[in-house]
Amino acid sequence: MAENCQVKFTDFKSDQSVKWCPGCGDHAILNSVQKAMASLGYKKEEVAVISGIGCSSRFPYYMETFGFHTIHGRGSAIASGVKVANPHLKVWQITGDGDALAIGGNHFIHTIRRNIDLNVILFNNQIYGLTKGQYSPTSKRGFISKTSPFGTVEAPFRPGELCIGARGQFFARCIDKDLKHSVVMLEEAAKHEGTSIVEVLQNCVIYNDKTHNAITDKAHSADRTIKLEHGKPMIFGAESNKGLMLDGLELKVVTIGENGITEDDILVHDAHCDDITLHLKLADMEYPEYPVALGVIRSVKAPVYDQCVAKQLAEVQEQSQIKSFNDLIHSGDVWDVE
Ligand SMILES: Cc1ncc(C[n+]2csc(CCOP(=O)(O)OP(=O)(O)O)c2C)c(N)n1
Ligand code: SF4
Ligand SMILES: [Mg+2]
Repeated sequence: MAENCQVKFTDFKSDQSVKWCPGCGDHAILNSVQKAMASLGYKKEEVAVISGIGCSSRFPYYMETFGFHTIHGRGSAIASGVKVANPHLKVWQITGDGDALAIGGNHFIHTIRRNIDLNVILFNNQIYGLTKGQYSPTSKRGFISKTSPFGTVEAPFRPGELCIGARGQFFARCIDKDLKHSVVMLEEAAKHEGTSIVEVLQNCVIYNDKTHNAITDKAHSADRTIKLEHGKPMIFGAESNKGLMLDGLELKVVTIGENGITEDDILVHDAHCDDITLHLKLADMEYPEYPVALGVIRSVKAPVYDQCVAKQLAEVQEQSQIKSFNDLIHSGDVWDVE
């Protein structure tokens, strides 16, 4: 991660005072994004940061780039328009679990299906933060909140499953406070052509504090998460002695050195595999049965919507008799307006 010497991460800091609560995970994500953009050598004038509504969606104010704080659940629509109208812009969409998966759910899945070249950061704090603590589509079953005083009775979305189910070609997951890993994930997302979804497990210190703690807590995270890397064996654990194998159609956690299992028996991660079967299983792993998968779970090349539109436009223009506006309107033309 060599930071481009011409660009500093502070170049991406705006003059606005940051209004998130002290201790909110959003601060760390802001730092990671600014660091990733500097490391990628971005020029601030070639970046547009587009959001919906939510605490997370205040993000564009804090970025010294182009930006648009739009309306709830509609960040995808605006970001898609921006990218298609100006494919040279690097378009980053900021969204929360409510913004993306509740009111914006339809837009979210169709953006992914179209594979528009957007980098989407999904801040998953499993709560509506801005509106003071209502349960969201990712809140755990049984979660008690102002809108579920006796606990929710519904199954939460798993964003990775939803993304891959919507024919998503890039999905990665990271933890807000792990800046080093988050920066790498954001860089990977930026390099991927097409819609890239990065789910960040984010802590809302006010309305859902410690919701991810079982896996993000330093004392346990090595045993309860696995950092997947393309081409590397799926090994994890504080002693690096646990791994994942296939048992029939299911993933199984095994201990290397027990029951004759060696490192050679452990699955090797192939993020570029077109088949979604294993990616879905990895994205769906939940603690305590499994370690939660971090890293790039899926990264597959596929036709990119905005590139296809640009190509189609050029082809249609090439074949058309009408080459410019002047071919449509000639001096002396008389137009009937009824
Ligand atoms: C059309 C519309 N409906 C509802 C709202 C109220 N509202 C604003 S933000 C929000 C949820 C935000 O939750 P999330 O996207 O998870 O963001 P967070 O605040 O947690 O970062 C809601 C319901 C709104 N602003 N507009
Ligand atoms: S309410 Fe939660 S998500 Fe919103 S700024 Fe405060 S800590 Fe962050
Ligand atoms: Mg939220």
